[in-house]
Amino acid sequence: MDLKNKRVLVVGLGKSGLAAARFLKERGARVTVSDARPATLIAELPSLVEQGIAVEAGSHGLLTFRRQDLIVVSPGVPMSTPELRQVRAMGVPVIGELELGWRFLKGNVVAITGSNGKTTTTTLVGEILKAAGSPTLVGGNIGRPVTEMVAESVELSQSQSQGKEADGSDSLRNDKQKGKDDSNDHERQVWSVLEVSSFQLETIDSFAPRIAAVLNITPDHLDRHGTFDNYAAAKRRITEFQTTENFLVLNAEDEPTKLVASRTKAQIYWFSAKRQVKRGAFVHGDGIYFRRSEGAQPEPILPLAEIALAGAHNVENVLAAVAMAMLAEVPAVIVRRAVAAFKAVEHRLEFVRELDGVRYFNDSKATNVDATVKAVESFAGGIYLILGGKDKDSDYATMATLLRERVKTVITVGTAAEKIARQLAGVVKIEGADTLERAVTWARANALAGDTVLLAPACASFDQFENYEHRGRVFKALVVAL
Ligand code: UMA
Repeated sequence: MDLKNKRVLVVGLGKSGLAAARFLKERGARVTVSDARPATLIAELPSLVEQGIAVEAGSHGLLTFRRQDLIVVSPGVPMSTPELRQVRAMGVPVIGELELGWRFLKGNVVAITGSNGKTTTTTLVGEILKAAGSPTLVGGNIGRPVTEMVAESVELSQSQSQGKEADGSDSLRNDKQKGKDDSNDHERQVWSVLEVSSFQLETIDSFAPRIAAVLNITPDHLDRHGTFDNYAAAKRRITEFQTTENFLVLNAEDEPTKLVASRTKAQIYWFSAKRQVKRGAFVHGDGIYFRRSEGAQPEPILPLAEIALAGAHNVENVLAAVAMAMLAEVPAVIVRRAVAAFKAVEHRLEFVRELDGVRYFNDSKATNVDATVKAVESFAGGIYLILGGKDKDSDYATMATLLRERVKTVITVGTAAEKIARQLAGVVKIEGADTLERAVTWARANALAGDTVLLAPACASFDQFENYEHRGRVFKALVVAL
């Protein structure tokens, strides 16, 4: 793709837009960016102008959009934006930042989507590939724009091929020898492991990962996609351009995910925590197995007891990661070691410490009721659950049955405290603490050996914190200080 002297508009100037604008400029494009925010709120504006990038701020202008050879959109910008709709109808090509980065990325790509578990699974696959000695980059929706990964993927690929030339391994060995020396070859492959969202998948038009996975599809982002069907259709696009050379890993226990199987040319591998699958990763007895082809003997990968991540949903994430790692030809013994060593991604059911037999978990990322339900389901009972923060019009009463069964006391914090107490009155014991500090102190004074103190607040954090990461860090510091 030649970008030299092309007029390219980048829409949205968050992380993705900034990375894309710089990427395009470095490749000789004539770049304009357009962001709906007023200029005074765009801190990077002076540095962009200094780099020769034109900036349109405050609103999107149709004229700016019409003048382009290519438009690159940020994930947060919907395709229903009127200016985009109009110029697309006129034939101006519109792609997303993921598509742009993908076209330049070197090496193999693994892409993971799903409504829940994306970040944990993406991080775990990255860790396994690193443990196998492969130069590995991790990015995408997880927080690193793909256009920002390109230069590193090119450098790593170049140094890998120089390494091959230097030791003559590629030219001297005949094909048969090469086949035998698989593990060595594996170490030399560069991998990019990408978490991809439904937003990013809406704007691809050639993105074809070597290995793709759909973990699950449950209602999310309906404000953007309109209907569940539209949302599921966006997720399905992960396989749209895959070929018969590629692999698609799907959850055999999730109906909307199973439907993706009928839409692919890729080789399908399944994962299931409930039953054996024809090809893929599954739980059998106390262990995880991988079956490479139909009718083949399953290969034992690791005992379930070695998984350090808490929660039944994490067994599914591990299964998906095992399938992807095995398809990337990582030796089973390395997969086992890397899975066992993988604790948790920060703020996602992250174990903080055990004190006098009480275990403390930080799930600050549980910013909605569904995520809190998953967190609570991860423990059999004896839970002191910290709930609250900024309410998002949620219905906390939907958790009543589960909380009655497993939670000893709900400790409320933040501005949603009163609503939570009202909706859960009579269901479970409620203690109003207002701040995290008081919540942790109260839990410490009341929890007994064998109990669990869980921050899984079902609310946004913005009433008392900068973001969920800040909230999680404050919680951990309080727990560590006990
Ligand atoms: N903007 C416009 N016009 C619009 C809409 C937005 O100009 O119509 C501007 C905003 O004023 C703002 C910018 O666009 O300046 C924001 O762009 P963005 O929302 O695409 O955000 P980025 O900072 O580029 O972050 C994006 C992803 N955000 C979203 O998908 C909403 C990040 O995922 C991702 O980490 C990052 O790219 C790097 O790839 C975040 C996310 O919440 C974590 N994702 C959703 C999720 O996981 O549920 C999908």
